[in-house]
Parts: sequence; C-alpha cells; structure tokens
Amino acid sequence: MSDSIALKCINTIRTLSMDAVQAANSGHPGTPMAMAPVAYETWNHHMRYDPEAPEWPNRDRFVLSIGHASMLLYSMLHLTQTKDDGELSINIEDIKSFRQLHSKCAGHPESHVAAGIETTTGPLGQGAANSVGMAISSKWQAEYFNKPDYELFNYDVYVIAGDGCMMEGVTSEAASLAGHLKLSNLCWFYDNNKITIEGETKLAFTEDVGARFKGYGWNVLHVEDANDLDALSEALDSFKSNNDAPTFIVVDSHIAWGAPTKQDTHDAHGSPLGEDEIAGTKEAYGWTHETWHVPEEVPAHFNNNIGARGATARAAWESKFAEYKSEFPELAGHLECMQANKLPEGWDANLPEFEADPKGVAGRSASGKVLNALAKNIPWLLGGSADLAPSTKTLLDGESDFCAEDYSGRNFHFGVREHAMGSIINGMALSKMRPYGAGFLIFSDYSRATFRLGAIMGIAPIYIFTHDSIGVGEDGPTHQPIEHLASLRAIPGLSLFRPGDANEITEAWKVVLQNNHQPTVFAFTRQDMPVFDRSKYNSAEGVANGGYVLADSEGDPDVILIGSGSEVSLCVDAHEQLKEEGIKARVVSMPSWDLFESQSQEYRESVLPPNITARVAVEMASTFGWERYVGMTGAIIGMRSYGASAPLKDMLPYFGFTLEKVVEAAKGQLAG
Ligand SMILES: Cc1ncc(C[n+]2csc(CCOP(=O)(O)OP(=O)(O)O)c2C)c(N)n1
Ligand SMILES: [Mg+2]
Repeated sequence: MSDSIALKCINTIRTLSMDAVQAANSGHPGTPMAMAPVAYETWNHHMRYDPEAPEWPNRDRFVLSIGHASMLLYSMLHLTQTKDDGELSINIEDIKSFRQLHSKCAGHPESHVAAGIETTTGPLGQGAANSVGMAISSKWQAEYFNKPDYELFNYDVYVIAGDGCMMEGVTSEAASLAGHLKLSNLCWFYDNNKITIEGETKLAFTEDVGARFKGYGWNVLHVEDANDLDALSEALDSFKSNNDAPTFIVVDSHIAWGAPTKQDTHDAHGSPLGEDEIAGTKEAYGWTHETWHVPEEVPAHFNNNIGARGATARAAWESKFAEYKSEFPELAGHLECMQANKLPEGWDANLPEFEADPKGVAGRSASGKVLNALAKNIPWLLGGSADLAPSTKTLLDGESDFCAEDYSGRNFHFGVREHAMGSIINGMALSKMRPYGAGFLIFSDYSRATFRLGAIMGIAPIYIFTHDSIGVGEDGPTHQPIEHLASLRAIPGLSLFRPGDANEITEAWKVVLQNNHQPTVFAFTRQDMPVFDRSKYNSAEGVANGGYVLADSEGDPDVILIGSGSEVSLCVDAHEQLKEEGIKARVVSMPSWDLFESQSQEYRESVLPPNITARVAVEMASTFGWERYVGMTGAIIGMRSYGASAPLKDMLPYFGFTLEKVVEAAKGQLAG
C-alpha cells in the first residue's frame, strides 16, 4: 500500500474499531481490521454516494452482511461524515458509546437507528439476501422510471459477507436467484479469512465457494490480499464492466491484521483485543497510542473523493429530476410517493365488494381479486411466490414476469426459496417498493427470521400465506399449520390478519396498505368461506379496529363468541341457533390481535365487556394464547395436536369444529 493517505484512512478505520470494542469491553474487532481496505477502496474510489444525502434514491448501496463487524460500518459513516438532517449520523461520541444503551452504534447495525445503515444485519446471510432485493429494485425502478436521456436509476449494491454468510442456506438461495436473474448491479465481497467463532473453517467448511458461485452463474474473481488496493480496484472495475452477471469477489484476508499475537486467530473474532495487544497493533501500524485518533486529513480525504464525486452526481441527478418532473409529472409524482412511503392518489379505487353468499369464496381467491385491483392502482405493488402462485392466487393479471430479459415485470418467481423470498422482499421494501411474497402458511417457518427483522426495521413488506389451517385437508399434518398463528402473534411489531370473509379481506388489504411501518402476514383459507350478509350483520369496516362486533343481540350479551378466519362463520351460525333458543350471543370477529390491542381500552372493552365472562374462542389452530380473550374460565375450541390427512368434512367433526360443539361450549359457559 504505497499511498500513505489511503493507509492512514484504513488504519483510522482499524484503530477506531479496536478502540470502540475495547471501550465497550465487547464486540468484534478482528474483521473490521482485516476488511478496512475493502471498505475504503469501495467507498472512497468506487461507490456513488453522497454523504450529505444518504437517502438520495440513486445512491449505491453498501450492505454489511457480517453485522458483527459493525464497527467497520460505523467507522465508514463517521469518517465519510455521512449526515442525518445536517448533523453527523455517527459522531465520535456515538462511537465512544458503542454497544451502550441508546447509542446509535448498536452491537449490530440497525437501519432505523442511524442514517446510512441500509439494512439491519446480524443474523448471518440476511444482509446478503437483502441485497438481492435491493439489486432487483434498482433494475425494476430503472425500467419504470428511466426515459431516454433520463437515467434516474442505475444504482449498484455492494456487500461484504463472510464465512458464516457463505455457510447459511439463505445466502445460497438468494445467490442462486441473483445469478439466474443476471443481476449485474450486485457485487459481493467474500471475506475468506478461514476463521469463524469456533476456530478455523476447516472444522466444518471446506468446499470451493468460488466454484459454487460460478455454478450460480456469477462473475467470480479472486483478490489474494485484502491489503492490495490495486487488485481490489481492478476487481471493482471488472464488476462495473460486467453487464450480465452479479460479481463475487473472494478476498483472502487475515482477521485482526497487524495484531502481534491474535492475527489469524478466532480469539480476534468476538472479544476485545486487550490493552497490550492494542498497543502492539498500533505500533505495528506506526500509529499513536492515543485512543479515538482521527487524523485531520482522513475525513478531508474522504470528502475530496467519495464526497466530491457523490455531490457532483447527486447535483446532476437533481437537476435532471427537475426537468423530468415537468416532462413526466405523473412518473415524478410516483417517485416522490415511493420515496415518502406513501400510496398514490386513487390507490383504493375499484376494490371488489362481495355479495352475501352462504357457499362463499375461498380466502385466497378473494385476496387474489383484491390484490389485482390494488395492483392496477399502485404500480410498485408487486411480488410473487415461492413456486405457489397458482395456489396462493398471487399472480397479477396482464403483467409480465420479472426475469433477466424483462426487469419491468411485476410477477416474481422466487422459486422454492421461502427464506430468501422473505429477505429479498425486505430488501425491496428498503428500496421503497411495496413487495409481497407468498406461500403456504405452514412454510412461513422457513421465512420466519425475516419477519422479525422487518419488524425491527419498521418496514412494510406483505406476506400472503394461504392454506391457513387443517382446512388444507388431505395433504395432512406436514401441511397443516397449527402453532403458526400463535407464534406469529408473538413477534413484536409484526401485524397478522386472518380475515373472516371476503369483505373482511378487502378491508384488511386496505388497512395493511396504509400501514407503511410494519410487515404484515396474511393468513387466508384454501377452502370457501361464506360471505356474510352485511345488511344483517355489522360492516366489515370494523376490521380497521383489528376486532369488532360482527353480530349481536338486543341488550347485553349472555355469552361472547370470538373467532378468526374460517371459524367466524361457525360463531355466526351458533349465534343464530342460540338466538332461537333465547340466548343472546355476541359474535366478535378478531382478524388481527395486534391491531385490536392497539385500540383504546374503551373500545376494547366495548367489544369485550369485562363483566361478560362467558366466552368461547374458536380457531382451527393452536389454542395457545386465546386465554387472553376468554380468560381462565372461558372455552377454547382449537387444536391441541397436529392435524390429520383426510378430507376436511371428516376432520371438522373429528377435531370438534362443528356448530353443535360451539353451541354446547356456549351453553357450558352459561351453566358456569
Ligand atoms: C444466523 C446466525 N447464526 C449464528 C450467528 C452467531 N455468529 C456471529 S459471527 C459468527 C461466525 C461468523 O464467522 P465469519 O462470518 O467467518 O466472521 P469472522 O469470524 O470471519 O468475522 C457466528 C456463528 C449469527 N450471527 N447469525
Ligand atoms: Mg471468517
């Protein structure tokens, strides 16, 4: 490394990382030290990024998939002087309070905490998989917005991933799809340091990763020394000149580069180096022993390179956009809407209303109709399924497939890759799209890690899961979700809807689209559900409160029947029968616990008056949690085992989902 200012920048990144981990007495110093040159070269000499405006829509993205190396990213944001509303996004005090309560420098990077963090990482593989969604978004946005002489979108996405990411299945799923889609705007560095927590990777990981990526169709390059800035630059140039494949750069590095006794050891992975080792390392770097040392010329150097390049590019973009706005006002309006996470005008026009119908319609089919109507109004509402579009009813009519030959497509084919699908739609949501991913509720387990990350980030991808109960029938227990609703309800910040008829589905979609800060899971039936006669019962608009009184009797009810999804109709039937017998049963449709919980106590108690303790809950899923609404003395008709492989008509009586059982339970409540 002959360029001394470059080395100074790199050593500043390294020493800030070492000092912060030491001060926190926890964290991961080794990998920021090793990968500092990669971050330096990428940011300072290749990325198009204006630190003054980290939200600029056409910026290149940088994703630190090895979230444990967070000090690498915080150092970069600090040294490039990335701004958040005019102030430094990460100042030196933030770095000094690394890993402390309310610090912007959390243990792992959190996108909602500091400007410039593109996505929340930590669970290995997620960042890499998110980046595929970002690269997809860049391609789609280019197709949708770019016009001759107006190249508004062409951003690239850079990732640093490590051995852990490469071992994780989600990375492989995402990489396989990225190769298939020929996402040439995607560049991953693989930190091939051959170290993970337990020791050397040869304990568990000996495959040829580069060969694997070649197999996926990537442009695979090798940089034999992470400190070789020229070789890194050459590899980055190769990435930029490649137009038909994503690029994978294997970088051989030495964890804790320069540390006298800890370099190349797993000791440097996740513990502070210790005062003596830090002193020795700083000596090896020719550095001062002072902590938090940032030579003046370092931020200036970043400012003169990434800063100057970014400012010029953004100014040019903004003046182009001003012209674009007058030439293409509607599209410009869409771009502004997307950036603000808003819906376009007329987004809820022409949504289907469903006629009362005792035979009814399957939840998945009603959803398919609503989705198609919404997609006509919201061009950036798009997505696909994990090879289950015909079953989940998630194809957009008249739209093309998103594929390497057509990046304008709005029908995505994620392949049988539920985990990557979730991570990819998180990445798309972070890129201002309104994405959905679909599959069977049973396989939501495979995407589960992505729900909580979306919730932590406060982004709003939509998961459309169908076949939501033992109502699946003959496919049997392996395909019948039981504990899924309860476990999804347990995820803080995730919104879950299981609507009770087709009109509730329309209303639920409306609520969900207006929620721009939470991921949502829909649970829809495979089988038909009656469409309630809303002239007789209350309006489906009650869905906006999460739970509402659907059917009631004059005066205070004797008993409250609470259901979700396909079981609401059982409650309604029971209500009618009990009425004939002179028993006043209220039916509460409860499509979304979380939304109901967010209502005022007054409203909640108006729906579920505390003095009425005779209560029955009915849901074809684990009974777990329903005590919240029926109390310790209420009855729960639900699942206490796995399901069975049989026609639904035989399973319903076998598992107790019949009118008689609901009526009996209601009477049992009244008998005390
Ligand atoms: C999904 C997931 N599993 C386990 C962990 C815990 N973990 C954090 S870092 C790490 C080892 C990662 O090794 P590598 O990516 O090679 O990083 P390096 O040690 O080289 O910095 C593990 C297992 C995690 N963060 N995410
Ligand atoms: Mg490693």
